[in-house]
Amino acid sequence: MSVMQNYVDDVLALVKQRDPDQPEFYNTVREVFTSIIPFLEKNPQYKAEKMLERMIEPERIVTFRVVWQDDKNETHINRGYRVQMNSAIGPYKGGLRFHPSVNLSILKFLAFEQVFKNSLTSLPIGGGKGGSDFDPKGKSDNEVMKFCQAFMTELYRHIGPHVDVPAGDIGVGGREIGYLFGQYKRIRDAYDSAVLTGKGLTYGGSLTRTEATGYGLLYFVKNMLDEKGISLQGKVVSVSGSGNVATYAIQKAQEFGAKVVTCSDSDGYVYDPDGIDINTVKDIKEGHRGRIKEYIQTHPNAEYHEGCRGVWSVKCDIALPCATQGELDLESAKHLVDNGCKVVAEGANMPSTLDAIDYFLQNKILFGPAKAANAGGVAVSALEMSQNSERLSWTFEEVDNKLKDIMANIYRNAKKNAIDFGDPDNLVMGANIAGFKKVAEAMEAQGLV
Ligand code: NDP
Ligand code: 2IT
Repeated sequence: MSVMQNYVDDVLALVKQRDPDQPEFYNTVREVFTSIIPFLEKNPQYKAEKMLERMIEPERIVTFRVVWQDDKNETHINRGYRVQMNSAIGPYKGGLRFHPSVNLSILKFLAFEQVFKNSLTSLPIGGGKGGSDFDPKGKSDNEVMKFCQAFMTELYRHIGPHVDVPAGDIGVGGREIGYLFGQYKRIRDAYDSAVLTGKGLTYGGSLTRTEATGYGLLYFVKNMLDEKGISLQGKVVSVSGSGNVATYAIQKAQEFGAKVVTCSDSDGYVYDPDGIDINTVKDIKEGHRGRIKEYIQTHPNAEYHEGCRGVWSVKCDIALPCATQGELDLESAKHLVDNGCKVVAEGANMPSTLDAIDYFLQNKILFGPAKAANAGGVAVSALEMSQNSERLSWTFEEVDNKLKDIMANIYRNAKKNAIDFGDPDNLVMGANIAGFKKVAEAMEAQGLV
């Protein structure tokens, strides 16, 4: 076994020993560090400098109590978090997730991914993630507002335009960002626009931010396909999820001439042989926060199936997991490959399990890993920060064109590193090396940090 393989194994053992109850965090560290071994072999100084040991330790974690009252005046206590993972290349940047499953393992995995994703965007943003085990499902607007105000009443002291800039993620969209921003402004008594991104257009938000992750995913897929001389026109695409990322991935895939036949939520999935009607999905999800099974009420040719994993048994050319981590396991990967799927690109963060990723790579599936393929959202968040700094707003086309350039650049950078390190179609390795390089160089230059 090589010296660097040993080094990575030692660091992984350290992660397990320190935090044995953090499987999601362990898995993402394993994915990133095992894939960059060829790079470490050419850069042995990083072992001497203990760069990997530094990177697995968040610069700071805050956890706090969030107390709020529902519409019946019953008191609830939730747990709030912010993981400030790495500020080597800019202020901490990353979303807030409100979902009952939120815990430190999930937030550390998301923050760790975010560090390298943000590095790939080429924009000056460090990595962080936060959120709460609060469940927004079934809550009134007033209850969500009360919760957001209580959450920000503690979070405000840990964030700021030059310190840490949160945004949305699962369960946090435009409505929540609005309430969070209102409370921050009230407490600080200052209009720090760039303290949050994903804001509404009337108070400092950027055009294209809502669409950015889904659109960016399709721009990334287009770059992957262009290089192989394949067109999206007429391709059958399977999408999971029906939230922010899924909605705009479906929309852009359709604009590129593909036929999207599925979408889902945590209860089940819809298969529409005629192609998903995106306006219906928007009416259900953005319109009244309903469940995706309502889709078949207006589309008699479509089928609804309970259970979200079944979505990967549908025959498709391209699969785009856009719901959540771990939603695509080895069994699902085998279904996809058996059914002739040739391309998988991740809109969600770590949707494919490690054995599913290995299976895709072994079977020569064109695989776009999350930190590259879904970086469009955070990239436009960074563009929102730029617009806030210059107190100007750019047009939709201007931001969309920058997003296209950024996604093309991420693809080229990942591809170049995959080629340079001897495995040309392995964008997992390419993206991880490209992302790691910049963070490691910045940390090295800053001394013992
Ligand atoms: P939303 O809250 O808008 O939508 C989440 C979607 O995923 C919903 O359809 C939801 O269904 C489904 N989902 C959530 N949890 C589960 C689960 N445990 N099992 C099955 N389905 C589930 O979130 P986003 O669209 O913003 O986020 C989706 C993914 O994309 C996440 O992994 C997020 O980290 C990632 N991402 C988001 C970015 C952004 O800019 N928003 C940027 C980059 C990545 P239900 O309604 O039933 O919960
Ligand atoms: O996972 C992600 O990249 C996001 N949720 C977006 C983060 C951001 O700061 O826009």
